[in-house]
Amino acid sequence: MHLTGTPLVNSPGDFGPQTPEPLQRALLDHLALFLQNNQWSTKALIRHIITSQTWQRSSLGSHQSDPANHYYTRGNRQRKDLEAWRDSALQVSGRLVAKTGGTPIQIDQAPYEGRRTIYGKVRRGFLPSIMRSFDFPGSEEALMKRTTTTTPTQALYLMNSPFLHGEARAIATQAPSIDGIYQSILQRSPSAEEKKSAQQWLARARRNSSAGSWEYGYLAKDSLDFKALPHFENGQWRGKAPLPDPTHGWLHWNANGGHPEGKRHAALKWTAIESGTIKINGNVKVPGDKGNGIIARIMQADGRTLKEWTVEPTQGVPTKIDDFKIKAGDEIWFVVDSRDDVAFDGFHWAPRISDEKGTISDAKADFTGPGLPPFAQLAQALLLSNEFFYID
Ligand SMILES: [Ca+2]
Repeated sequence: MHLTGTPLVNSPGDFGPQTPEPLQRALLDHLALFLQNNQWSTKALIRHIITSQTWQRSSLGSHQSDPANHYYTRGNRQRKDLEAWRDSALQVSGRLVAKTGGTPIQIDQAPYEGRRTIYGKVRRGFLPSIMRSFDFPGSEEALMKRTTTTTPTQALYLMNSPFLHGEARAIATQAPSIDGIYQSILQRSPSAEEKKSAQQWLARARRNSSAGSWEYGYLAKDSLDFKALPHFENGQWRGKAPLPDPTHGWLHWNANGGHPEGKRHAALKWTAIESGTIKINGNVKVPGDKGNGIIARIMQADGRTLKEWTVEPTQGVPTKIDDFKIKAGDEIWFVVDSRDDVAFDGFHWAPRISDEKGTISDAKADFTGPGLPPFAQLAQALLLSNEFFYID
């Protein structure tokens, strides 16, 4: 069942007398005898099956004589399960660790160890999100056959997955060419057409300024033109040189907040992926006890101010907006104005955005450096392709 995608007996949890007789009883008997005669070695049985002509058939075979494929006249197209897919990604990036045994690992947390997925830690009732998204069963009860769902969450999860970004970067670093990336991931050269479209795409591709829904930048005073900060270093988006940068001054953003500049307001931009009704929460605080404090604003890209707070030194204010309707692609700006005096204007502000189902984005938890460079984006696209995800 795991090898071909369909079982020889349609009720793998019940081999009792009520079960309909298997269509291919002779095959089942042959495999059972093979297992007995080979010291009950499942490894030998698996080798026997996957070296057979039946198993090696393409899924593109004829559908006419055996529409439901009861007799395995063609391969069943099947998606790799989470374990096989994650292990394959580690194998092609060269990060797979062959070691067997040992303590379990957190597969959804940095540093994303390269051990096989079978060593992923499962706490009863607390499946890691990647396992939940990809149909990994809960550990409370036995399951005979997994379901395979295909949901938009899976694609979104993988597009933003730091694990997959790491694999894509590793592949692009080892083989920084279109041919090299195709060879590493799909074990083949690109067709002339694929190569041409990859070249055209790479010519347009730019490194994304950041990896998620947040962008870190500024608005020049009295302007509505959001500009991203150009440089990321030591957990900080800022100008090129160490603070104060000759052009951008003290202007920066980090995971907790940042600093405005006299002629430029610090601006954190959030872009909605889906339409809906959101709530904004958070707290803005000026920890210093000198200077004249700041003004914090939540704005829309058309310049409308939704709310505004003046924050004096040492003060903290909740920045809360309830039941605000947005459309996919809408931007919300979190803007900090120095009140014309930048001294001691370091601030803490890491807003959270949620809907009725829970947190959508959290500026502190989601804080990231630059997005993937173009070759790594190409590697990521191939790691997400059906050709990599499915066995044909
Ligand atoms: Ca100030």
